[in-house]
Amino acid sequence: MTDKTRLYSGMQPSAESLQLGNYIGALLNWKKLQEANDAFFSIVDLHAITVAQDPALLRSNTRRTAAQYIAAGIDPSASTLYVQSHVPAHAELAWLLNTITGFGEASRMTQFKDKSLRHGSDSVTVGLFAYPVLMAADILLYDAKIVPVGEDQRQHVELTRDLAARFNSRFGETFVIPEADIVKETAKIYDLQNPTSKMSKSAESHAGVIWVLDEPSVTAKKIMRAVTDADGGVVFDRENKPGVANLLTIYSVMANRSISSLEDEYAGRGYGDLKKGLAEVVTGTFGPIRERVLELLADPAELDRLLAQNADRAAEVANVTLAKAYDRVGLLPRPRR
Ligand code: AQP
Repeated sequence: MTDKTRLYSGMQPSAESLQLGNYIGALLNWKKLQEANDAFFSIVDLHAITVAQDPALLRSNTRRTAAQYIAAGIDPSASTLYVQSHVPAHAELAWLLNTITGFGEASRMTQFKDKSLRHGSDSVTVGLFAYPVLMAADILLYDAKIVPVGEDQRQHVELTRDLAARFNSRFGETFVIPEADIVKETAKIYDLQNPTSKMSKSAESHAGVIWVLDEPSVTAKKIMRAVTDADGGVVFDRENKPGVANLLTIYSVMANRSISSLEDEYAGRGYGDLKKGLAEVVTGTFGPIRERVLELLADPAELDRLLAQNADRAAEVANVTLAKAYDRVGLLPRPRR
């Protein structure tokens, strides 16, 4: 037992590489938070199968995502880093929570609406609809107090809070009510070709998506081609200059510098110089991560061993919460023989 605050977060293994938004909006924050908290970080493969996917790719992307967590600084001996489907309690608690979730409240989830539009109504499944309920189960199983996520996940954490409070009031105190921890400045990184849309693994075009595992030359090229504006001034103005504001945000976080110091440095020098400077910073960070990922992937048995060990640790906590929830709802305990 530890008296550190419990923290839970996860990412879908929905691509071969994570993108820059996942790195800045999630991983960087996780890395900072893991020291002071008792952190659980999951690779949420059960979420990734809520849209059409390829089984062999999913398997390989799950290992690749785990390797990226570790290479980016998540320490699997200090934090619990595991694959969601290795802990069956996630699916089991999700079922209980489905039974107290209103159809109307689930229908209001904007990510479901966005994804349904993107994937077309023929391929929208009940699984995709119930995605936020599974996410609530993920969080509540670990009595997590803090949930570090990007802005796009705020509504799902709100639903989790509502479900936890509803369950507690109906069946008695069971779940800790969690809070989203959203770093305002970096909550949303935008697509470099479409700087008013979120950068996303499943973007239709990859031209504006920076992949953590891209070759440095490809990353540099994408940054040099980022959409800006005709004005030419390196000034942070989210409304009128979204492209430049996005580049400045990324630069500021990755180089750990203030936006105003960047505005000063690049004043009167134009966007080409700004992009060149940013490309150096991004490739300088992602280059070593990429190398470490390749090393980790070269020894899949060791990676699997680590994941199994961490899943055991996660299951120990999750099974206690699940048993409590089953009991509160009134499910008859299976007799011991
Ligand atoms: N553009 C972004 N800016 C800031 N944070 C972001 N996150 C994702 N994109 C950005 C944060 O990354 C975490 C991982 O999320 P996920 O993989 O579970 O799914 P997502 O939010 O839907 O991310 P993607 O990349 O857009 O994946 P796909 O395309 O597969 O749906 C979350 O904390 C998220 O906020």
